[in-house]
Amino acid sequence: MVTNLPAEAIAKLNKYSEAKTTEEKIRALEEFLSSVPKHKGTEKLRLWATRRLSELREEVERERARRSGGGRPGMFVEKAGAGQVVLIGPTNSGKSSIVARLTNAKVTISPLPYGTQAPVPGMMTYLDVQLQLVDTPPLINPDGSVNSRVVALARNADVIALVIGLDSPEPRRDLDVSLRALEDRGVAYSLEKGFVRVERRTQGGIAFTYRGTPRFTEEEARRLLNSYRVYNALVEVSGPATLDDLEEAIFSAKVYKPAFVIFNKADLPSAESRAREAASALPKDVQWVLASAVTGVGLSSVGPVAYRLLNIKRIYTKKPGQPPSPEPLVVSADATVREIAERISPSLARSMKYAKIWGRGAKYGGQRVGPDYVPQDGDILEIR
Ligand SMILES: Nc1nc2c(ncn2[C@@H]2O[C@H](COP(=O)(O)OP(=O)(O)OP(=O)(O)O)[C@@H](O)[C@H]2O)c(=O)[nH]1
Ligand SMILES: [Mg+2]
Repeated sequence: MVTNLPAEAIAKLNKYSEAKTTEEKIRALEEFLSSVPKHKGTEKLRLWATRRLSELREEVERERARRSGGGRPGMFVEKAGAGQVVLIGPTNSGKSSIVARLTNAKVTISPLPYGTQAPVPGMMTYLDVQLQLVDTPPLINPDGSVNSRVVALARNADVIALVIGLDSPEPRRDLDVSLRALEDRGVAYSLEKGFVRVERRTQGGIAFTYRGTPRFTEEEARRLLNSYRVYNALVEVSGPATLDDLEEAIFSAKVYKPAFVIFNKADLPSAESRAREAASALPKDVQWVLASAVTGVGLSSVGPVAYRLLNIKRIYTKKPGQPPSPEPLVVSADATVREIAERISPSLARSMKYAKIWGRGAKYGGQRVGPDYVPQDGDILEIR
């Protein structure tokens, strides 16, 4: 890509990035599209802007319909619990059956295709936290096109569970089509091929972190960022990312969502070998499980796999001389003692001197640790 946009178009993109309301975003994107020159170099960017614009317009439509009480059933699902896992996939793969097995949600299960019309959330307990599973309508429409509202749900989720039915004549093809639907619409499900995240900041210049080796130098990256008037940002590079990946990251055209695959209907003959064959094309960082919503086999993997992909941990806080809280505080897996204190109260974070820790993250029970210490999942923390 690397587009060399005119200053006016860049200004509009920045206006979009800074916009607070959906209406402001729509206006900025419309202005951007009318100011961007039409040539090969801007093609990807224009495609992204056009798609984003129609998503935003749909959002406004839905909001209007919701307010007037009528309209189609809502597609947005408010998050609940420690993380939202959205089950997506072709029709009849067994998404509703799995959600029915793992939660108390009232879903529609049907032997006929296109049984589910609207997303339905349900809660499941894993360890001692609640995970939200969301059943969705089929990802692929009857005419073979992609249901963009399902992609929007996946984009908003914390984790994607792609459900593929092993009764399909071609599970491998179903998998490819579904993954391409995500990729083409700016949802990256693997970091292996390269991904960049840009977090804009107000000061501090441009800093880089690496999980992999990019195909660009910091000098080239700085030049590109500066051409978009980005002078302060944290740039997180994963895998063999290119300048194109960086450019997409600058205007958040692409998001990364951790994903796993559930090959469902393991009760059918030669299910395992068919799953293996289909899975051979998956990137190594995309795990898969073999399950059956009918017999229940394999479904016990859904909780642990989703939990790991959520990248969270449970911390039990306690006050001096008192037992730990029965319910954990759920925080990001890399959260420090200070960040955990911050979650409890900003004043605690300011006044804290040290913490005592018990559990896997402690060398011995009651070990004294500083504010920058990173506790482990399940640890007990007494902040002093
Ligand atoms: N043999 C077998 N059949 C299953 C399994 N899971 C679901 N089914 C059947 O497959 C059909 C489709 O199941 P649903 O759960 O409605 O599939 P879905 O993915 O929600 O379908 P849509 O809502 O159309 O996208 C139903 O007849 C289910 O009974 C399974 O593990 N094994
Ligand atoms: Mg369904």
